[in-house]
Amino acid sequence: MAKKDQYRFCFGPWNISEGGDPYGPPTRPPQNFDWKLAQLKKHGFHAMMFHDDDAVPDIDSKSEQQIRKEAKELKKRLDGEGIVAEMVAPRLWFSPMTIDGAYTSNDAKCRRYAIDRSLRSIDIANILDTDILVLWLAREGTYIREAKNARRSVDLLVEAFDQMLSHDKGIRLSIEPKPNEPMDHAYIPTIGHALAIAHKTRDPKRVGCLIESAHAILAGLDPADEIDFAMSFGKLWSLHLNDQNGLKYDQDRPFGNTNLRSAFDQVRALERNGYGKNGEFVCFDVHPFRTTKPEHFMDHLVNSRKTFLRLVDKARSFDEKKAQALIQDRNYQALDQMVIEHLLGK
Ligand code: GLO
Ligand code: MG
Repeated sequence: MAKKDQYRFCFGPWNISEGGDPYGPPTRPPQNFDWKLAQLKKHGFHAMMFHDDDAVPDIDSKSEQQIRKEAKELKKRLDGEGIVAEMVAPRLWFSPMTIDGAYTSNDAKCRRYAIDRSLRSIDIANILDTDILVLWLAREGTYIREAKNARRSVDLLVEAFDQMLSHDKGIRLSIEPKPNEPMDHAYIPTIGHALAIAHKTRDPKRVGCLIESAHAILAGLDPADEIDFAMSFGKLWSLHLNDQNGLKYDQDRPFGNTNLRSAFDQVRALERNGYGKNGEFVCFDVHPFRTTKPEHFMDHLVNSRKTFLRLVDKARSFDEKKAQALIQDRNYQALDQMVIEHLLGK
C-alpha cells in the first residue's frame, strides 16, 4: 500500500480557469503560465500536466525544430523549479482541422494532421521526460450516428495508435474515456472500451488508461469500480479525480464535493491496489466555480487534495475486521450504517 505521504499531486494549467461558459464571459482575469507554475509550487504540488500547446504555445505555426527548442527551454525551467511533467496530451479539439473529429475524421487530410500533431506531442513528452501521452478522444464520435461508420472508426483509431507506438518505442498511451460532451456519443466511452481497443494495437502493453471520476459518472458507472477494473489489468497510469452532480454537462467539481461516499470508495480502491507505487500521480481535473473570486483562484485544487488526504485517513482507519464480520453475516444494513458513521466521524 502506498504511504499517505507517498502520494504525489498534480494539475494542469487549464485547471486555473477563468469562469467563462457558453452563456457568459470570464469572471476572473487570465493568468500566465509563470503565475500558474509559481502557484503549483507554492501550494506544494509535485507535477504539472501539459497539453502540447501548453508546453509549446501556437504549436501549429511552428516547425519541428522550433517545437523541440521550446520544449527544451520549458524542461530547463521545470528542472529549475523542481517540478516534473506528468504527461503530455495532444489538444485535438480546437483546430479547424478537427471540426469533424481527429483520428476518425472523414477527411484523410484532417486525420493526417491529427496523427502528425500527436507525433509532435510524443517528441515533447520525450523532451519533458515523461513517457505518458494522454489521449482524451474529445471529438472521436458523432453528433448524428449516420455521419460515420463506427466499425471503420475503430480501425482508424487503432491505425493512429499504432503510428504513435511505432514513432517511439518507450511511449505509453493513456486513453481517457468520456461517454459524451462535446460529442453526442463518443467511440471510447468507458475503461472497458479503452482496454479492449488496446488489445487491437501493435503493442497492447503500452496502451492503458486514465480514469476521470466525472467521466465514469457520466457513463452511469461507479468510478471506484472503474479503478479496480483498470488496476486489475495493471493499466491505470493516470487519474483525474473530481466530482459530478448527476447526468449533466461535465462539471469538474472539487473531489468529494457531491458524493463523499463515492470519493471514499475511490480512495479505498486506490489504496487496496497500491496506486502511486509505480510513480503514478494523483491529478485533479477540477475547475473553480464561476462565482470564485480571483483571490480564491487555487482553493478548488487545494481543497480537493485536502479532501483526498482526509479520505486516505478514513480509508486506513476503517475497521476492516468489523466490516468483514458484517459481510460474513450478510448484514449489509449494518455495513451501510457503519460506512455512514465512519464518514460522519465522532
Ligand atoms: C475533459 C477532459 C480534459 C482532459 C485534458 C487532458 O473533459 O477531462 O480536461 O482531461 O484535456 O487531455
Ligand atoms: Mg480529464
